[in-house]
Amino acid sequence: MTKKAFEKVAANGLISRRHLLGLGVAGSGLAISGAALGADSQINFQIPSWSRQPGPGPSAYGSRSPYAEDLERLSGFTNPTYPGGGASRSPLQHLQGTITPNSLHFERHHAGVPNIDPSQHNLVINGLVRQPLVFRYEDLLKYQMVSRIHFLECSGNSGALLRGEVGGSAQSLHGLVSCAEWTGIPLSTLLDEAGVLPEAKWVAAVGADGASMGRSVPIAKALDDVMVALYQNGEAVRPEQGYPMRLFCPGWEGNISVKWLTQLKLTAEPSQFRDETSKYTDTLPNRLSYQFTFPMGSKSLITSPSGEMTLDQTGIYQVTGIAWSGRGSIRKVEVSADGGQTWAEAAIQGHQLDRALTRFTIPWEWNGGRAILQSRATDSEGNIQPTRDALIAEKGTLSFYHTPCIQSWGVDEQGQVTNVYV
Ligand SMILES: Nc1nc2c(c(=O)[nH]1)N[C@H]1C(S)=C(S)[C@@H](COP(=O)(O)O)O[C@H]1N2
Ligand SMILES: [Mo]
Repeated sequence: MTKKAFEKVAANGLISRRHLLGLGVAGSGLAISGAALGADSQINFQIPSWSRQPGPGPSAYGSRSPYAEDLERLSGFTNPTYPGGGASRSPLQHLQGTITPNSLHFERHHAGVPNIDPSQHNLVINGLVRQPLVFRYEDLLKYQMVSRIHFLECSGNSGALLRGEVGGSAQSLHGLVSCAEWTGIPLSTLLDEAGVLPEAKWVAAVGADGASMGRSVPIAKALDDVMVALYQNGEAVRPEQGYPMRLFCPGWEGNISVKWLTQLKLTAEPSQFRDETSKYTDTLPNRLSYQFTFPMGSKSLITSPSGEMTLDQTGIYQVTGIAWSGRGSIRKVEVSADGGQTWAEAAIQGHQLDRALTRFTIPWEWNGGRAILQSRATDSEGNIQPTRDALIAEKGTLSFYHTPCIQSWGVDEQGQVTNVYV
């Protein structure tokens, strides 16, 4: 078969989807009819053992295939002086679509996961309200709920790139982002019931974990789209994600979505919690710091091919990845195979929801030479994902929160994919 000349859409092998489809039909048609003829006449078709007997019956709570058990969250080191503290990262390079399975949602805990009996747990609303209220878990289940698909990202995600760390995978460098359908009660419903006084400008949210983690949410956000989430992808929020309830602040840095939520106090000023003073503030090169940096940036990441993978043959690969923005939906994602000299627009696979992961894909022909794969997201507000150099020029390297810069994956002549800096 003569090699088809693909329509190039950018340098170093990025090709047009339409032309690839045309080839796919002809090529696989040949392959299938060839194999089928062979099977009929020569291959002694064996009935596999699992087809010869019934398997186990239905189960109370499903689990994954034992052949898929290598799919795991990646936990960092444990520190004896920080019991329960730490994070685990989603295996982004092995996931498809945009919804993170609950068992693989990333975790970030400041004092471990509390074991909360919902019948003993209350949510208090107090402070600058007409009528302080206490809700039991069963009370909250009686309210009308809303469901929204949103990403959640730790503001420390991808900080390794700013630090210039060597090596790493999509998971180890960027795995502190996940996406789920969150179902819960709009916070405005509960605040309206308590009656917010005009002087209330902030909502102090506190968790029931050993860290008593607290964050201050501006009243405008609290009344806009924040929810008290009770369900995650249809089932009760997992203990790791805040069972029995968490605050969920769409698009904003993960730590403001307080887990194991137990108190909402209306205040005139931010509460200056430990978690919003000693941490989670961005210091600029002139050593002034932003008091708060709430929305997550416009960002994308190629998840395949990605760091620590090896391409085992030349030819066509589907470059795929995820894009998201804390300020809106994803308008477009561009991909480069030559380190950002030339770009082509990727196709969006599935939905382009507001502040949710969006999956992109573009075919790429690896010719066996060197390549540098990059992706660049533009959101619905026109925010374009910056290069690492541009981000460092803007915010320096005194703090490592909010680092949505472009990831470069280098491919060498052996097909090895590594994290590189260009
Ligand atoms: N009560 C409480 N809420 C918390 C935390 C915590 O340690 N305690 N961690 C925060 C941080 S830093 C992040 S990034 C998100 C992580 O949410 P997840 O573990 O569900 O992914 O929860 C936030 N809410
Ligand atoms: Mo975080």
